[in-house]
Amino acid sequence: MAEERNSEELRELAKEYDASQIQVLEGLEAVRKRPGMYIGSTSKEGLHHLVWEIVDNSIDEALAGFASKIEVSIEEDDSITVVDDGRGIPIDIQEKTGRPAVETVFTVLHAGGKFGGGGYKVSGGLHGVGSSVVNALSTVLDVTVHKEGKAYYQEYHQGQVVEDLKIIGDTDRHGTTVHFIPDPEIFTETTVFEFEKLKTRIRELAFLNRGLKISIEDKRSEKKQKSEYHFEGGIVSYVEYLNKKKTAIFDTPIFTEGEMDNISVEISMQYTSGYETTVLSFANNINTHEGGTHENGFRTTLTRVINDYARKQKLIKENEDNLTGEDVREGLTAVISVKHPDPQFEGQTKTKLGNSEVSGITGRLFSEAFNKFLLENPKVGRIIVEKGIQASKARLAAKRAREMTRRKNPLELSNLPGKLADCSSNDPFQTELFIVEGDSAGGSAKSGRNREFQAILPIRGKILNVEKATMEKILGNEEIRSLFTAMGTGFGADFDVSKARYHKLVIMTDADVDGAHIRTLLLTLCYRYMRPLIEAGYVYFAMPPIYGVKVGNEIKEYIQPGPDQEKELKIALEKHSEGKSKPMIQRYKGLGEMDDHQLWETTMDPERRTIARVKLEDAEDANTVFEMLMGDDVAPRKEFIEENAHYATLDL
Ligand code: TTJ
Repeated sequence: MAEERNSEELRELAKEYDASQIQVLEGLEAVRKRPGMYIGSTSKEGLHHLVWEIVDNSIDEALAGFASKIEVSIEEDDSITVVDDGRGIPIDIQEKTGRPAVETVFTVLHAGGKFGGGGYKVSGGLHGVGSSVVNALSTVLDVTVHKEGKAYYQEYHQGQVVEDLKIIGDTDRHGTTVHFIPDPEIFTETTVFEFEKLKTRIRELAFLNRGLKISIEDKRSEKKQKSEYHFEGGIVSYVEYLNKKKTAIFDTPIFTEGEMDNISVEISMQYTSGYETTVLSFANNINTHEGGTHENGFRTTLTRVINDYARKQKLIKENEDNLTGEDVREGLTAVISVKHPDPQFEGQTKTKLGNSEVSGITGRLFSEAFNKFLLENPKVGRIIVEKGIQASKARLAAKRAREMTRRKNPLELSNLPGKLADCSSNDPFQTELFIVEGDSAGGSAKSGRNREFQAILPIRGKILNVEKATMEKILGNEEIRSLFTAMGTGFGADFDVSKARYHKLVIMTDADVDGAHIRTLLLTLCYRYMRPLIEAGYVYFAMPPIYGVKVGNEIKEYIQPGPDQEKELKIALEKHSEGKSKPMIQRYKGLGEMDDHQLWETTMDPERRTIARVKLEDAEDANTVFEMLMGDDVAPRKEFIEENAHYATLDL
């Protein structure tokens, strides 16, 4: 990045920045009193947030064209070091404060160049509260600035200056190094960093900032490892990465970039042979999960360009309908990244870009690039249109399928699947649908349940892997149809979570590897085709016991599968060994081994059971997990299932 500027330009730009530009706004005391107000929480999330507050400053320096390399390390004592090769935070004395600028950066709330305007600043975006907040929340923070031949150093304790900035030696490099130890008085839950969590975001930052070299190293004993990222392709590499396990229908992802009114836009996209749509959008490196104007501009344009092209090529006839947005997005993987000098974040989670001028800019830029692509690649253009037509046919088929699935209504009960043992209540807030693997377990569940509010749908054997099946096959699959009909939610574009006939969909499978596999297949189905149910928190796993501790003929205690199952079993055995007869272990290999009464009391009775709600925390990670589980690669899949067969709470 830095090499893109010549030295004259560098001098020009350096002039614009001097200490007086850094604005002083507020005192630091408030931060330690109410840390949550500044970093969201003091939990694991808040802890990791500290790293991004610091790293964002180095990213800004890279975006300005002055830094090309950022190194993040988790030190042996769980402190963090961030090193960049930028210009170094200014060390000159500020007029207003009489203190070195660097000291102000770390000791005054909201200090930093970011409010002065000029250039994109990722810090100051979604959470950007500044490095002074990190300082306030650290037992120790030290900064070293390498600049103009000297190395400068200053240290702070809980945000307070320990001694004046001093020169600690000569140097021939330039850049900023910040090291901090999060304060355990603040981060009471944990002060242990998660390498994987940092790695995921750092990789994302590398994709989003083409050419940037960024690394993350874990120096803690036993965990020593390092990941370095550098993508010359930027978001093109990101699209390729997202499509790694998929089949692309053309070789190189489309890419376009442009700038207008200081707003820069980059788009990359590629179609795959599958059905899944992944459109990721970012504003100033922040994932805009809720979309916004950049995403809208892209979507609208995609739909328009494809329909115009299809009509021009006579692939859609005059009397036929246009393809919908959803049709043309089937199988699409796209990344949109905009950088805006003053991004407005809206929405519930402040992850929706609001700046209205961005949709037009994005649309114009994309329209030009995509039209050119279609002109130059008519064969691919035809495939894209045909894919959209295919999707539209499936959508209409889904609509027909939906017309066959009805809400519960005494007159239409005959439409419900024959295998469903429905409950008598039709209040979805009270009712539960258990999907049970196998007829015998289904039988026990049917007689053990409370028929007032619990319905049972037995599913036979391994269910269809929707990741590998065509839409026709999915819609034609008996088990899947039963599930959709029973839930009453409709299918595909017509899916309507508000029509759910049950607000609990409980997946009840054996606590063994096969059960885990079936559970995963059902989850994949939910994830791909009933996602709003997961989002609404309606999907659960039942947690049948793995052991029963029996004294005589009576089961005294049940042990649930989990990492501590053996320990818990031992404790239970000891607890029940006081009496005359010795406790016996009953191991449940399947639900079928429990009688109806046992199944009720261990797994179904709301008073006594444990059920785990399925969470959809990070769609992208879940994709990767499912792709690993469901892709062609059998070895990692088997390993994963075996490792996780005991965990009932798969955090999706
Ligand atoms: C500001 O204007 C003059 C030249 O340098 C600019 C600057 O501050 N650059 C900069 C800051 N590079 N890196 C940082 C930085 C790095 C870390 C790790 C932490 C912080 C708070 C800032």
